[in-house]
Amino acid sequence: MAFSLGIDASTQSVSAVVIDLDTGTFVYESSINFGQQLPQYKSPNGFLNGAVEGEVYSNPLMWLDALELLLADLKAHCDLKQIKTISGAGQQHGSVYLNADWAEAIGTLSPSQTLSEQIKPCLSRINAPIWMDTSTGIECEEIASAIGGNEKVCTLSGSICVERFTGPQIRRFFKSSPDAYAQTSRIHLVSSFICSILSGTDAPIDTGDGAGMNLMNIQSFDWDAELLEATAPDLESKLPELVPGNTSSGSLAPYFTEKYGFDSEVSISVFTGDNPSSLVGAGASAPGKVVISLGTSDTYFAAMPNVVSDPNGYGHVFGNPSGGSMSLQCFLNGSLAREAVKDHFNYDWDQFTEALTSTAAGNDGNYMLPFYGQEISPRYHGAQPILVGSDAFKKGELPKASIRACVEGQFINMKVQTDWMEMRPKTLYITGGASSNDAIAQILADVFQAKVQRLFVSGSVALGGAIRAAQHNLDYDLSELEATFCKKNPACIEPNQESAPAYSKAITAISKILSEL
Ligand code: XUL
Repeated sequence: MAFSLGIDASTQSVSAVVIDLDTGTFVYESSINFGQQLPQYKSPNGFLNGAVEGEVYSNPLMWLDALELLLADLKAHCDLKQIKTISGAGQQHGSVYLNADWAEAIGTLSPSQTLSEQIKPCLSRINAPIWMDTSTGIECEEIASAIGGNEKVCTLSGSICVERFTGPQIRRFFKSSPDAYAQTSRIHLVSSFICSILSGTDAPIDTGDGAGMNLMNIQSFDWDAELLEATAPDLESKLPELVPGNTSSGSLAPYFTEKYGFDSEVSISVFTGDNPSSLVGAGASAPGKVVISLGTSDTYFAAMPNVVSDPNGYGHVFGNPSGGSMSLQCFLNGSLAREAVKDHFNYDWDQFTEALTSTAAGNDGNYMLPFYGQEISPRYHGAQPILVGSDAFKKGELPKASIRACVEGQFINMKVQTDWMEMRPKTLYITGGASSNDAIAQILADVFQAKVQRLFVSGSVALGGAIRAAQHNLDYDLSELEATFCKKNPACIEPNQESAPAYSKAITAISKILSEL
C-alpha cells in the first residue's frame, strides 16, 4: 500500500488529506481550526491586526502547534506507516523571519520538546505578516520607483508592486526594524517554512509561490538582481534557493518518525502556494480550465498557454507547479463580504440562500460593489459597499436585494477584472466553502454564461499536495492521478440564458462604477 499526504497551511486552519495511490481512494481528511482549537493565540480567524492600519499578522508558532494537533489526529485515524510521500502548500505571500540559530535548530528537532518550543528562539520577528496585510503602500512606491515604474516591475515579476507581496513586506521590516532585519539570516514563505519543519532542513521556495514575492523574474524563474537590490540590502543571502515545483526536499525528519510513528523513509516534495496547489488539486494544471475558489478571499485562476500580464496591474502571473505559468486574480472581499451582508441583516445562511432564490437576475437595477473591507481587484481603500439603485436599496431597507447585489457584484467584478486573461471559459470549476451553495453557483453560471461544475473534494489545495508528492517522488502519472482523484460532480449548473440580457445591463452599469473609482 502507498499513501500520499497533502497538507494545506492556510489562513484559518491547517488541513490534510491522505490518499491511497493503489486503490485510488481517499483515506482520511482532517483540519485544525486555529481560532477554535488554539484559542490561546487570540486569533479567532487565524490572524491579528497590528497597531498600524493595514497590518495583519499571524503567529508562526500557532501554525506549528496546529501542525502537531493535525498529525496527532492523523495518527489516531489512519495508518501513518503507509504514508510514503508528503507535499503541500501554504497561504501565499506570508513570510517568517529566522535568526542564525535556525540553521542548527531545524536539523536537530528533538521529540522531547514541541516544535514551537524549539523554533521560538529562532524567530527574529515574532509575527509573520500575511497576505491580508495592506500596510506597505509606501514601500511599493519606493520599489517601483527604484526599478523605473510599475510597468517594468510587472514585466520582471509578473505583478506590479503589491502591498501583500513578500518583497514590499520585507522592505517595510528592514526600514522599521533594521536591527532585527540584520539579525535575520533566513526569510521563508509559509510554504517553505512548513516544508523545512517537516523535512528537518532549510527547504527551498518553489517558483509557483516564489512568484508572489515581487522578487522572482518570471522569465528566468530565478531571483531578480534588480528587484532584490530595490527591496532591501543583503537580501539574496537571506532567501532560500528558488527551485521548480518538482524538486525533492529530502525526507521526513526523525522528529516525526519518532513522535508520530511515520515510516523511516518518507520522501517530501517542495511545498508551493495554496493557489498553485489548488490548480493541481482541481485537475486544471493544463491550460484551458478555469478554477474559482470561493474562500476567505475569492480567487480565479488558470494555467496559462501564453504569458500575458494584467494591464491594470491587479492580476498576477505565478509559476504553475506542473511547468509553465498560471494567472491569478485575488478578491479580498470573498466570504468576508458574504458574511458581512448576512450579519448586517441578522440573517442565517438559509435566509441568505432564500434571498438569492427569491430575487431576480439583475436585481431590478440595484447594484453593489461589495467592498466591505479594502479590495485589491481593483485596488480600493474604502470599507463600505458602493451602492447604485433605488433609495430604499441604498438606505438598506431591502435586505434580500442587498444580498443578491453582493453576490452579483462579486461575480460581475470578477468577470470584468479577469478579462485580461483572455480565457472566455465554457466551464468553471468551483471549490472552497461557498461553492456548495447552489444559489451562489447559479448566479456565477449566469453572470459568466458558462457551465459551473463542482469539485468533489472541498480541499483542492491539500489534494494538490498529495498528487504532486505522488507524481514527483513516486513517479505516478499526473494525468492518471487527476483522472482518479480530481473528480468533478457530474451534475453541472447550466447558465440560464434568459438572464443574459439582465446581466449584460448589470455588467455595463458596474463597469461604469468601476471606471469612476
Ligand atoms: C493570492 C492570495 C490569497 C492567499 C491566501 O494572491 O493572496 O489567495 O494565497 O489564500
